[in-house]
Amino acid sequence: MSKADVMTEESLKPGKPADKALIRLLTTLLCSPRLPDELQIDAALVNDPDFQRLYAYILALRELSTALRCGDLQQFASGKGFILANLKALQSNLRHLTWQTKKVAEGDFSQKVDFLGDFSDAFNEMTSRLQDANGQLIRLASIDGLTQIYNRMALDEFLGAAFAKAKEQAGDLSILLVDIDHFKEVNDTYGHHVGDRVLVQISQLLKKQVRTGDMLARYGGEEFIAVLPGTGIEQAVSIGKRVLEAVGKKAVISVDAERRLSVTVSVGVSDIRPEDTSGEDIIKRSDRALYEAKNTGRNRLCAG
Ligand code: GH3
Ligand code: MG
Ligand code: MG
Repeated sequence: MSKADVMTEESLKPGKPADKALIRLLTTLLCSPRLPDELQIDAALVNDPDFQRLYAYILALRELSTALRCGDLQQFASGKGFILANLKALQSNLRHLTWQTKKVAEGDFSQKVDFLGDFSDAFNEMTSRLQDANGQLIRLASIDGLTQIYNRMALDEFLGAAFAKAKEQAGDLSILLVDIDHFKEVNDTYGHHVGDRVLVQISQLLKKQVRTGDMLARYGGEEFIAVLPGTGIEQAVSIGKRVLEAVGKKAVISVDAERRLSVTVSVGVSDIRPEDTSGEDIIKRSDRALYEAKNTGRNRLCAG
């Protein structure tokens, strides 16, 4: 059975033979890039409801395929039928792809495409690379370059969330402020590069004292903060004492073959109070307690 037979069998009334003129007309409708202003259609066909349906169907195909080719995804096409349904499915998939691309532009790199063969692979590789690169950027933006612990920006974010949660659940929240004693002297005596090594070592020691769920950050030059969610003042004081002990035992740095240097830290501790309006209030009290620890001899902990 030829293609022409199929066309006439489905489109025309049974028993009505397709003639050359009809085949030419259908070929023009389906294949010509532009339709003549006035189509020559046999008068009997013009009034034939089956022909009218076929004619409208082919025009809908022409319009939808032209719109797709031009990137217009809003073209409405009524009717069903195999080819039209395929084009409509493609149109709907491309609309979804547009939505997905907007999501990617907004930073949602979890988007995946599965209907466009090689394009899907390329798109999915792009989003997964963006996801990796974004993860790395977030890490870089929140980690202190020297000590590899969290920086001030990450601290603000973490403390904001921890404070809100503690307020909401009437839970505990404590803060340790840790400052290296006479650090300026270390720099002045041994040089900045040794000072940097001290900062790295102290942050590693502190890291071992905080628990999963706590957060350790470099607050400023030689100051560190540990945010301890769900921790009351007594427990925070005992963690602070452990910090003093660990630093006292282990903060020894070899300057060179002959010289060794040991450092101490002072610690200020405070916990959340009902009148606090932000984590900054706890930091301020910890800072006052730290000031007291400095003024009363250093290498000690004070609570405020
Ligand atoms: P105190 O016991 O009262 O805390 O005295 P301190 O000397 O530790 O405190 P001070 O604030 O006088 O000095 C802090 C020094 O820390 C001064 C600054 O140059 C140094 N510092 C800040 N950031 C860095 C850094 O990244 N590397 C090094 N090596 N030094 C730093
Ligand atoms: Mg300081
Ligand atoms: Mg200091």
